Amino acid sequence: MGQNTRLLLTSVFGPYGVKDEWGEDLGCQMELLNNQITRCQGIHSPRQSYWSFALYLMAENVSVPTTVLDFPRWEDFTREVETGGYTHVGISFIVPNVLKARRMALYLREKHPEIRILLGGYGTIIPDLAEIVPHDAACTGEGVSWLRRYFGEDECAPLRHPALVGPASEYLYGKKLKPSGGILMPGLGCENGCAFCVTSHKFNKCYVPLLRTGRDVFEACLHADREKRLTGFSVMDENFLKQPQRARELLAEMETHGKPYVFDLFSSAETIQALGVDFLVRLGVRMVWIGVESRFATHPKTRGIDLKALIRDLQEHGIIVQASMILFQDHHTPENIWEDIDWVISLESSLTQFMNYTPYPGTALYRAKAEEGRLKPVHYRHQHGQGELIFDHPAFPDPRDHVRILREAFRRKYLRGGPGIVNMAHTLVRGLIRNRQDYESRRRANLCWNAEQLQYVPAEPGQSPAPDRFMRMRLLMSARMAARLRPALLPAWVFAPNRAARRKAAETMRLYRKALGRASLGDHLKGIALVFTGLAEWARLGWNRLRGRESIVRQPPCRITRYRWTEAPAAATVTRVLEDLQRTVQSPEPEEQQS
Ligand code: B12
Ligand code: SF4
Repeated sequence: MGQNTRLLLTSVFGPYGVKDEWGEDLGCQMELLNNQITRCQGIHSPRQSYWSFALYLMAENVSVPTTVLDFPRWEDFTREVETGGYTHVGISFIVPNVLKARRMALYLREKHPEIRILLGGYGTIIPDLAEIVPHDAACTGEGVSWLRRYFGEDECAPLRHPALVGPASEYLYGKKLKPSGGILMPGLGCENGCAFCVTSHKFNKCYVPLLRTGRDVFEACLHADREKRLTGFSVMDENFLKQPQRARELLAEMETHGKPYVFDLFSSAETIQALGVDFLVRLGVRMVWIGVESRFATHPKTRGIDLKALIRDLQEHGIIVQASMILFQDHHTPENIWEDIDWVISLESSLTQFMNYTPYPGTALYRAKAEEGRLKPVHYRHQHGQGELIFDHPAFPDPRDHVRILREAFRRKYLRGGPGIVNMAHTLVRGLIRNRQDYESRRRANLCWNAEQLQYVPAEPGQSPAPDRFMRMRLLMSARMAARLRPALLPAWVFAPNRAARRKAAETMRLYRKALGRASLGDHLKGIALVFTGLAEWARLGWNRLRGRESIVRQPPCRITRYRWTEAPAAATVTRVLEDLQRTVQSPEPEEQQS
């Protein structure tokens, strides 16, 4: 590539979760919890949006001067294009954001026909993409090697994993918090190939590792720890434990270096079952996302597994389970769909996601539905899994039911299981108590960890095992993690939706006293402050509901990060020159927008 090559990597423009010419409202917020998990939980729903991780990974791993433009408003995007002197613009987008990508590409073609447009992300599975979004090249797979190839660089050069804070913004009971929590991207795709799964089919039912060994993962953690003091990580890997050797090595590295990092991850039931709960606790899994999908065990990954027992076991050991279920599968009828929803609720996972069955292009499900002639002409912009079904379901012909049943499922989970925030705190503190007891009983029984067998085994006859220092550090870390949620219990109790939820909040407070002693003055004050901010949030929410809206939509801040720039762009939003390779500019306040 020429000397003047400059790459802009951008997410699609905001606002997000607001219905307009280019985007959708509900189901398309730039949030996980409020959008898909603690939806319908009102002020109890923690609010978090997340940076567009892939952009930073790619920017870190190419050699050309690159800018990452994350969450631009339209003006941010056009200003950056006008002032940055770019030769290439890469747009990352998912299927429902295709019209946003289109608007950006049309602008580039009109104003800067010389700029090469590169597309990437899940939106590239759209079969007729070229007709909708003009572009010069599209990456349908892994982006780092693709970009390196595109720019004539060494595809096999070692991967540098960025030190990334995951959330772009965070609110709890209306109070703005400082985002913490790191991000790891160990790999893409999943070998299991469940028929509906777009993340598996996009990578041809293969796993594409980015961090190949446990040592690579550990070093990515260490780097983030040193750079940004991050010790807890959300792991962007569809089935992290499906590579058990890597997970074992990661644990061994943490033990050797005395670093009890903590992980939130996705994994399928059969892989969790095979590794066992003791291993997960030792590894530091704080939250695991399991696709339970349906009581009728329609997918091989859950067949023959007692999911209720598995989830109970995990949660008793302090691992928060986020169980996800798919609504409107082929076997669902208006009667049994509620049995299925009730079954998922009866699993008593701390968190539950409901999502509508969606045959995305490229999946086996899509092919099957196409062959049966059952795909409906629903525009891609509506294909976000929380709206109208995109295939004909004979038992649910009315699109209003697709939205209504999904919403009622969330509401039922909330009213029966209580707020997710209390469930999470309850699981963490109950597990802390249990894990401490287990630690003590193992010590008394002379048991030690066997990394081969992944279980605690008796020490050699006549020998007493060395103290399990790593587990002691892990328990201290777990106590710290649990303590963070303690102040939220007071507003959870005050604003509880019913008696059962209030009892659960009170019971959780009691467990905290048992595990961590009486709450400090600081925690009391924080709890009281959250009651006041919660009250303001409650009023805001009420006002929105009066105006017919389900929730408050918050916008993440726009952020510009430059890599390998040797000069400041002409009149860009940036005002200071880079000290080293990278600089971050962030707008001071995330805007709040109601929809
Ligand atoms: C984090 C995440 C989010 C975050 C978004 C953060 C953000 N800033 O965009 C939150 C929680 C807010 C979110 C929300 C939603 N999400 Co989401 N999300 C994910 C998740 C779990 C991880 C994405 C990730 O970072 N992966 C790790 C990176 C490294 O991988 P990657 O993004 O695929 O990027 C690689 C390649 O694709 C490629 N690439 C990507 N972009 C580009 C660009 C260029 C130029 C190039 C060359 C290459 C390239 O290179 C990268 C490195 O190899 C994925 C599932 C998954 N495992 O990917 C779902 C996923 C992307 N989300 C999805 C959906 C549907 C949604 C929602 C609509 C909610 C919903 N109903 O589920 C909303 C939409 C929000 C919005 N307004 O856009 C779908 C997309 C389906 C589709 N076919 O488009 C996915 C695949 C989940 C699923 N299985 O259905 N999501
Ligand atoms: S186990 Fe999960 S990630 Fe893997 S194919 Fe099935 S649904 Fe997709």
